[in-house]
Amino acid sequence: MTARTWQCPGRLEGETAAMPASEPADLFSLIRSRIADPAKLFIETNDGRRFTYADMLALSGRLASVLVARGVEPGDRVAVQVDKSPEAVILYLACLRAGAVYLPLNNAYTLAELEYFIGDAEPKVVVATPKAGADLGALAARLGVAATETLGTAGDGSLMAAAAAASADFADVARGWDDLAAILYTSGTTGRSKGAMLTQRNLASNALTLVDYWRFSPADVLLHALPIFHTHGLFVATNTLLLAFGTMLFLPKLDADEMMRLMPRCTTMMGVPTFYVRLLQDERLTRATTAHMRLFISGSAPLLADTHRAWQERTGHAILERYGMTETNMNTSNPYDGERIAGTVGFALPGVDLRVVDPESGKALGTGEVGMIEVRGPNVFKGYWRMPEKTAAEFRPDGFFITGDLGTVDARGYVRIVGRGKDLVISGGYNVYPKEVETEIDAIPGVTESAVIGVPHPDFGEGVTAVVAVPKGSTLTERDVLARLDGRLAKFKQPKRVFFVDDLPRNTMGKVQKNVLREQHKDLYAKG
Ligand code: MLC
Ligand code: AMP
Repeated sequence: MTARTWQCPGRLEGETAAMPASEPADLFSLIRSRIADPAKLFIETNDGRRFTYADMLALSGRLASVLVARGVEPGDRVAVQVDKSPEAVILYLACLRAGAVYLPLNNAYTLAELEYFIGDAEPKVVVATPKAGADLGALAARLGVAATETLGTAGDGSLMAAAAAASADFADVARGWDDLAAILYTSGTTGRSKGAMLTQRNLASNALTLVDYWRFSPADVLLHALPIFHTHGLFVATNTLLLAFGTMLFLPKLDADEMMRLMPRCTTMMGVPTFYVRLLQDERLTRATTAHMRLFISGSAPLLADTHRAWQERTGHAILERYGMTETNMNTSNPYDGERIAGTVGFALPGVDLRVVDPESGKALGTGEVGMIEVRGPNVFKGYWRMPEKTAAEFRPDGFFITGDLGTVDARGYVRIVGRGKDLVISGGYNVYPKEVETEIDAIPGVTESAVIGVPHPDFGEGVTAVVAVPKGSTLTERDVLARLDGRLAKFKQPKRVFFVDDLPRNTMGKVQKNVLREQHKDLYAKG
């Protein structure tokens, strides 16, 4: 057997191992290598649909055959905007097998938003819900996409019909660790969304690290109620469970009732903070009903220390909070065995270099000093799709990625995120870039200018709020503004409240003082 030097994605940076050529060299080969018993349950939905690992292999083979028949070649993008289902996850795996680049899209995105993503990514195939198939298909055709297929949540849609007639026997397309596995769009503080290019190594290395760090094993059953078009529900949850050879119980969305019903069958759960806030409102959440759970993980947005404490009091479990980004996968995590400290995001993960620097000079800061968090490691993305200047602007010459998050590291190595250097609102775990919302509001006739801010919200963490400057005597109403945004912006980006003012507050440099607006509206969504 020929041996070659191979940078194992799960090893610490710089460490190499001589591996035989037959060892996994891409994410799907790695996933396949973990399947010890194909009869094992991979995913079960809350309405009782079951997919074993053998089912996953057969269906992903069929779907990969269909993609290739539609002209998909290695490196081609496959854009997918569908509702959550096991078939949708299996379609992601089919893309890996076909060597395609998976491009998941939030199902709240409007056609206006999708036009940009499809135009920018130039996918070979678009997959839509049966409901949206006609409209999205027309848009895709206009943008030169070769084929649009549909996929429903009950095994329906044109893609499944084609898969039924296709061969399950698919010869996986070999990929290298530096080849792209996925592109996930993330909005920017200025201008258009950027496609974060994630390689096979980025995804594999992070999932392997998380399996070890969080002690996932084949005995694990994950309660999965997150969406599967973002890093958290797709990569953190799905890739980790696949590499642990575990099982997932799928719910279409956060539903406290259903989650309490299914929890006795599970060992772990991942959620954004809103999950924990909502479950705490359910009286059935007790030490007894969570006794068999071994781990609750939170991320994507700050978990309030109060929520952490309330959860521990009610269940006896200390939520494990971790910190990540679309561009970097997971960077830090509270420990499995050690102290999980509320208000911190734990330690830099093995293989991840993390530093806090002065945002202006880039000079490294000392223990306890607040600065910009920068990270480097096999988890960090390759760059923004077709945006070399934006990519260059967000990396330091020594390879560190500038996260835009402000934080500190204490003497024990715990990282604490204390703010954001980027103008960003995180609502229920979804990022909303004020600039994008302001641009839409400013285009409304009769609006002078606007400022979009996030203020504390008991359910979503932060509530998107607009302050709109209009000329004296204007008759523009909140309802008018919201009506104009409908169909242009996904619902979660739309302000929960709109206020009108004569002028926005500005500092001496003429910059809008969002801190003043945030202070004025800080109790807007307070409980009670
Ligand atoms: C839904 N709505 C939201 C919203 N989600 N509004 C603001 N923020 C949100 N996050 C709106 C809907 O449009 C609707 O409006 C109303 O709220 C209720 O809709 P719903 O469908 O019933 O909402 P619900 O199912 O309760 O969803 C809330 C949620 C969901 C928080 C459970 O948004 C969610 O699952 N968020 C997870 C996001 C996520 O996975 N983020 C990870 C990104 S990856 P109306 O007006 O019609 O009533 C990442 C990296 C990392 O960040 O570190 O992980
Ligand atoms: P996204 O671009 O959707 O991947 O969002 C990434 C951003 O979410 C990060 O840059 C952080 O600002 C934020 N984030 C993720 N996890 C946490 C966390 N545990 N605490 C605070 N912020 C977080």
